[in-house]
Amino acid sequence: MNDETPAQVPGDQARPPLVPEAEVLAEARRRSRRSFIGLGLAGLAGLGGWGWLLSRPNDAGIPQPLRKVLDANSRLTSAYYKQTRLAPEFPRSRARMPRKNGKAGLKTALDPAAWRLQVKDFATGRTQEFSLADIQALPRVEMTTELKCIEGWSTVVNWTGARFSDFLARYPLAARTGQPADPQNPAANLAPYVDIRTPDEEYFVGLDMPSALHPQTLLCYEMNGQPLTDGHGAPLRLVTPLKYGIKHIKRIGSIAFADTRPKDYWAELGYDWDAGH
Ligand SMILES: Nc1nc2c(c(=O)[nH]1)N[C@H]1C(S)=C(S)[C@@H](COP(=O)(O)O)O[C@H]1N2
Ligand SMILES: [Mo]
Repeated sequence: MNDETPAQVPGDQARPPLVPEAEVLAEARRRSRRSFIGLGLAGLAGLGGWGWLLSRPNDAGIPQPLRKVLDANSRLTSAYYKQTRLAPEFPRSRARMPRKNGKAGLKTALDPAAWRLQVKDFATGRTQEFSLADIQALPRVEMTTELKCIEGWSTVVNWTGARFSDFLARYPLAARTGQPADPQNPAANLAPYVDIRTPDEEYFVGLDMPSALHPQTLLCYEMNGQPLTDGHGAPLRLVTPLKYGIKHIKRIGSIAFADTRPKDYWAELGYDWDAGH
């Protein structure tokens, strides 16, 4: 996902065709520019903002459509921005191993072969299991971005994984109706929040859906070209480079969707729930 790095990586031939990175990123950049020019309603409609807007919980009842639009619009502004801004990318050669930081949820031994990702379908409440191979069968995405810890250090890391948005496009588990997401309007009809936990539930992260659908939010299984090690969150972790490290949950065990903001390990300890930077 960097101009200086080929999108194709060794060993990639047998995998499904890559999503054309250049196209996705060019579109995201166009959107970012537009968001600076001004949040026109036409722009929102084009992005699927209306569907998102209309799917948001309605606090004050329905009577005044205009007021509803204005309120929702102001809430959407920040979500829209998050979805379209991109974290800077770096040449692959800049990547280093970050320190192993944070062991919550990683203290017991994990058998990677027995591991399954448990995802609770928002519409039915049923849990569906995924193996690592299922995640690796999704389009493989590589990016070199900065991991920033709230404690003040940061490291450029090369990550490989599947976009969370590709996961939800393939498995529409966040949809209220259970229907596949409309590609023209991906956020319509989706749960507004995602709740991700380690298998033992000691560590847990909440994300808003626009952040989860951001093109750089990955379900990550490789770090600097190697499978994740235990300390860095094997077999699967989250990477979302517009946010601090606290949101990059290691050793994902379960994912669920919610109408209200899920609890978050560091937010409970007083940090900002969004943890963007
Ligand atoms: N399960 C789990 N994930 C976690 C943490 C943790 O304590 N437990 N710490 C977070 C913090 S604060 C940071 S900075 C990053 C660090 O990732 P790294 O150990 O791969 O460098 O992991 C995040 N993910
Ligand atoms: Mo951190």
